[in-house]
Amino acid sequence: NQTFDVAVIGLGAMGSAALYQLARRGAKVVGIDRHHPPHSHGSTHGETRITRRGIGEGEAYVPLASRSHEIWRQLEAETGQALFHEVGSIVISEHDDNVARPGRTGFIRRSMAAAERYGIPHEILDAGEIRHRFPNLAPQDNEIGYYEPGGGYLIPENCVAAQLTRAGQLGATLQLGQTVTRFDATPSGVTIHLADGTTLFAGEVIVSAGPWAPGLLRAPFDRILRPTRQVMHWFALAPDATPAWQNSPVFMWPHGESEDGFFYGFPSLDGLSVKTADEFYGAASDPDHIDRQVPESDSRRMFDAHLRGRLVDVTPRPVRTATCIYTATPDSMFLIDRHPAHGNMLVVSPCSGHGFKHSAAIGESAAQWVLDGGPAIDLSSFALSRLI
Ligand code: PYC
Repeated sequence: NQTFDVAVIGLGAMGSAALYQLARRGAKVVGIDRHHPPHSHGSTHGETRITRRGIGEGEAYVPLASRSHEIWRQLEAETGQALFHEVGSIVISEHDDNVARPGRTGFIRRSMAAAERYGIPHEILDAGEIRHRFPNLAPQDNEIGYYEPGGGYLIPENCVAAQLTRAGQLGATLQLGQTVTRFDATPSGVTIHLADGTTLFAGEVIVSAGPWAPGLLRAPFDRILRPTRQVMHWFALAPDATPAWQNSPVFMWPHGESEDGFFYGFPSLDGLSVKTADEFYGAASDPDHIDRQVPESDSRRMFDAHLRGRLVDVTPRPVRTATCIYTATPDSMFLIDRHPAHGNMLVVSPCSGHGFKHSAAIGESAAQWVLDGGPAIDLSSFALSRLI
């Protein structure tokens, strides 16, 4: 029968986590996705995502990242799959006490403050120590590192697949390759219309549709959420660079005075190339018509703007690119809240490009919210009211 306690629309990072957590709690759930997750059409692909707990984006995120680390380990035990690679994480930035300076230089100070406040193991390294311990990274003498040995990377496709598999084993229904065309919400539940003409009914709905959320939810979300195209680049390593790059921590590197002065990257997974990316907040993109072509000149620009002189033995030769989507809010903070017009819809999604590491706990929080009346972790910083 097509009646459920909860429906989850969109099964990327947040939706797959929510579906798994709901199924664990014994709810009758259905998960719907227009593609077949894990897929490469949204925001949850491209081999790796950084995770760390000293969260420079704000201390409200720390409990989410910390709880997520516990859930990833639990999922690994349940599925026998490696999801979380604890290779360490480092933020490298100018040594500067003025957190209010333009650009992202305050990020490292806020990361340190979050780590101090929550007792997260970390070390502050000067430039010489960074170069000695991580010979693939070449900071300037005026740069320092916030190093978190418990940070690392997640394999996003495997995390999504593991959670969907577990949700299915626990009784969740999956409706994949099914587009939600519209919904009719009443106080007693929500009728969800699918493109194949069928309907589902659910008492509660979690909308975790990422870049498709503005089109589905419309006002006020279509004014607030901006899906933006982002590119990840893999560059070839020089001969003999493999060991240093395979032993690298993940890294985030804010530099300069402008918001554009930022890039991040990962250890080499294949021993031949490294993945890095910067961030670009251009015009809103339609997720169904995003330009997936990346001219080689874009990779060269990325290399010249960020990598040259900072990453050792990485050549300017791009070997691969991938395009994904950030769904950004105006203040780049998350948006996790009830729909203002429909008390049985929870909007859980737009994570402005820094959400994956928190997604396992966001899924758990969403399940607690719809089943128990509220999340155990305080999510009030992510309320809609700040944006309307
Ligand atoms: O949240 O760690 C992160 C991140 C790095 C680059 C984009 N987001």
